[in-house]
Amino acid sequence: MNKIPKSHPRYLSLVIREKIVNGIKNGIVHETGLIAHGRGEAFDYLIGEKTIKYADIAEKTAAAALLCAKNPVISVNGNVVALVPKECINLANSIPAKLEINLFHRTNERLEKITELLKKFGAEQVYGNSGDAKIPGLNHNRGICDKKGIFSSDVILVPLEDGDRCKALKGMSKKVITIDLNPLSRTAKNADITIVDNVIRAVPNIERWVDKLRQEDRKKLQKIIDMWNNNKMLEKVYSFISKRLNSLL
Ligand code: PTJ
Repeated sequence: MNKIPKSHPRYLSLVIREKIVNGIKNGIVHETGLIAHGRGEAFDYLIGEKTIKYADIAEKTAAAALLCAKNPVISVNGNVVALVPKECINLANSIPAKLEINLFHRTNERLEKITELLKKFGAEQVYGNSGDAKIPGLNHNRGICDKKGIFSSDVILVPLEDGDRCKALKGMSKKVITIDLNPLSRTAKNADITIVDNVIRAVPNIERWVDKLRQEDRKKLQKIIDMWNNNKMLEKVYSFISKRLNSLL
């Protein structure tokens, strides 16, 4: 691996790319994860590669929903574990929430490697390996989940999600929070709370909000959740991107 000089104007972006490439070499990330990452990068450019105010409000609302949940679960896939393993574990501990591996390209080998990596980073319990339940209406492997994890969750955080599972989870009456840089995706449109931000920034920021809101009473947290309007927020993100592009003309 070439050493990336800190002085490089795209240093952070290149370091993140290296994490995805290493994830492929270690069997954590699926090859198509490269394509998903590239799409994410393009949208990150459009929002200015920082947490925009609508994402920050979404992250605050997500924290409130996770704190109010009875059985919250954070679902992770290859890309997420390659980019923010420790951050996901910290967030899960802080809520507290269960951590479950859910893969689109599910193989026992990948499951084992991802479990091992999460344990190496300090996760005590990792769900997703027993695969003893199925999300109704999903024919692909993303439908396989754990009875004690995703299947029985009431609030679920699903970063880099696919639209079908998001819809199916909602069909099970779960509250779905997603992190997706693409505000046009089916997931972004179907989720209850869509965070248009990079997982690299979003996961630690949700944890920051969890710490901040932890002392608040239930009524105040519920008010934050009730004030949320996902469609309105998406409209604001579209408008933000369009104004940003127009300002370059
Ligand atoms: O590990 P697996 O087998 O479960 O596979 C995971 C991938 C990501 C390959 C799989 O779920 C997939 O193909 O996802 P999609 O349908 O390409 O959707 C990924 C979405 O995540 C896209 O809308 C991207 O814009 C977005 N995205 C990519 N990187 C990031 C991101 N969103 C936030 N932060 C990122 N770093």
